[in-house]
Amino acid sequence: MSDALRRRTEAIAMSTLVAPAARDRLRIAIQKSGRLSDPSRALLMAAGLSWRESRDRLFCFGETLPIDLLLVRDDDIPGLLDSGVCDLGVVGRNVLAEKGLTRWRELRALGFGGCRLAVAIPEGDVWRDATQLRGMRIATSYPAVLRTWLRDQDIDADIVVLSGSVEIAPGLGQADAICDLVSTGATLAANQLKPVVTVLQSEAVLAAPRTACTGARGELVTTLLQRIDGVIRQRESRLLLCRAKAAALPELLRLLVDAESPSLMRLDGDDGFAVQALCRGDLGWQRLEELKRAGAHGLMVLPIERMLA
Ligand code: PRT
Ligand code: ZN
Repeated sequence: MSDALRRRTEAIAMSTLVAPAARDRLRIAIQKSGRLSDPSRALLMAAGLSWRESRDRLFCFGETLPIDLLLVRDDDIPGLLDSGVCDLGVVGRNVLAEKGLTRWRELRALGFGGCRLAVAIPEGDVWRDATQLRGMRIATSYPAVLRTWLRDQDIDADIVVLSGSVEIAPGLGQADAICDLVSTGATLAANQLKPVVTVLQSEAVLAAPRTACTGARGELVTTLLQRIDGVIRQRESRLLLCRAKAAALPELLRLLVDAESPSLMRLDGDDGFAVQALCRGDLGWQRLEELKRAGAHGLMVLPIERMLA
């Protein structure tokens, strides 16, 4: 944690006039500005939280629930959990992994910020398997994760630690390969590199210290997790409505494998059924056409506003 951040977080901790353990408000660290900041806020807002933001945009005071936000650099989040300044953090699994994954609990994978930490080599090089990394110089900002992975693969290689712009290291002759985060792969391609093996799959996670919160904060964590689960399910779910003759139902139900126990309601006056199914998977045009071919008609896909299990 930087000195400036330490001073500011200590000021925040002091301003509540209570020791971290005695706080009854929950505090969540999220990224202040970067890839995870908007989706983190959007998730918490969808979970019904709202805030008043401090002038320095470092602290957000929770209004609908006693849950406050601390807006920081993502690399500082593990330390804020360790020190007890924050109870929860939204951070990439890659950041936790680099600082020692087992020190925190991953309460939920949040479904955004998806990427992978991958080894990449020059486009022109032939890739057989990981053993060819033996003796190579591999540039990375993730030395701890890479070291563990290399050890597990029984590979001895030189790790060149860089804090940024890792992808230019082979071009500059600093390294033979790199190990960096990849999402679309465009950055690697622009530097004539190709990903060859994944070291870690990552996404944003809700992390907590090993010791769980108790009392009022423990209850807030339970409430928040329940709401986050609802938001995640709601985001990936759609309600499918349609009608079908009785004879078409077996095939339709077979096609609706991702639906949670579809409801069938007999329609008055014919042998038709109304079908209602909460689906997790894709419900695009192709799938609707497939269902129509199987005998469904009057197909409708509706978004879900809110879910609570
Ligand atoms: O200022 P602060 O320290 O908070 O932010 P930061 O610059 O360290 O992090 P930021 O905002 O770039 O990323 C935050 C988190 O987003 C990361 O820790 C990952 O968990 C996640 N994430 C998801 C990514 C990417 N995708 C990603 N593509 N983080 C970085 N990248 C970089 C990657 O390092 C490479 O340079 O984007 C480039 C590759 O992208 P593609 O699409 O060209 O493959
Ligand atoms: Zn960072």
